Amino acid sequence: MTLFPDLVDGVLSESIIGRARAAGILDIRTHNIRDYTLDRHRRVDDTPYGGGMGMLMSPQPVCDCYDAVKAEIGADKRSLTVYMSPKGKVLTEQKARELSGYDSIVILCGHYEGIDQRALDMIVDEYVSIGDYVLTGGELAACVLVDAVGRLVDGVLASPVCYESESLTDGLLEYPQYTRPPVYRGVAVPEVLLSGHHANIEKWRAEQALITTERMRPDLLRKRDGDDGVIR
Ligand code: 6GU
Repeated sequence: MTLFPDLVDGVLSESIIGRARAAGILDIRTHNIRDYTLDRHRRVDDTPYGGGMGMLMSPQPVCDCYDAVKAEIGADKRSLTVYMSPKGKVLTEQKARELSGYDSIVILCGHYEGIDQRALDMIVDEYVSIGDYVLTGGELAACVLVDAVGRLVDGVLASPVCYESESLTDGLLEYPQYTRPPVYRGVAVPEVLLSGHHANIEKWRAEQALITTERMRPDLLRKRDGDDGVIR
């Protein structure tokens, strides 16, 4: 649900998510909140009571759009309504995994200075942020959410192995990877990767994941599930 459906559709029509949509694996629909306004000038915003800067999105078009979306989803689906907002909990891989378990997710994008609180209280289950900075609207954040959650849906990636070994799945960053040629501008690929010795390669990758995480994001090591402070 957005005032800028073309922005969202453009981003989510490319690459892996775009392909999954074309293949019918992901059903992603945009709904223009403006289509639901009862205002004769098609307005969707108004000045805030009590004064202050900017404009607020009015409750009527938001709630009527929501009713139409819910009718489309049907009552039998396990569905969650998320409002993209810097007030929300910051999106993590764990949160993305949790959201990927729903049958459908309704994402509400605000613009201008936000949305009338009554509409939010009536329809939103959860607020989600994508980081501690402010965007001009929720659309780009919604695209980030759909990308992060969509790729976890069965059939979107080539193989489940794609997310078993990658960054953050086990709370660690990914080990470095190399392709041909074996020497590029005088720099050789680590010897062990050319050895064909799979046990040694696995051991090297596990070590490199730890080293990379310690060097780039030491905070992630302290946050791992069941962390006892020992680096292994
Ligand atoms: Cl979800 N929305 C907006 N407007 N700004 C943000 C955000 C969301 N997450 C981080 N900044």
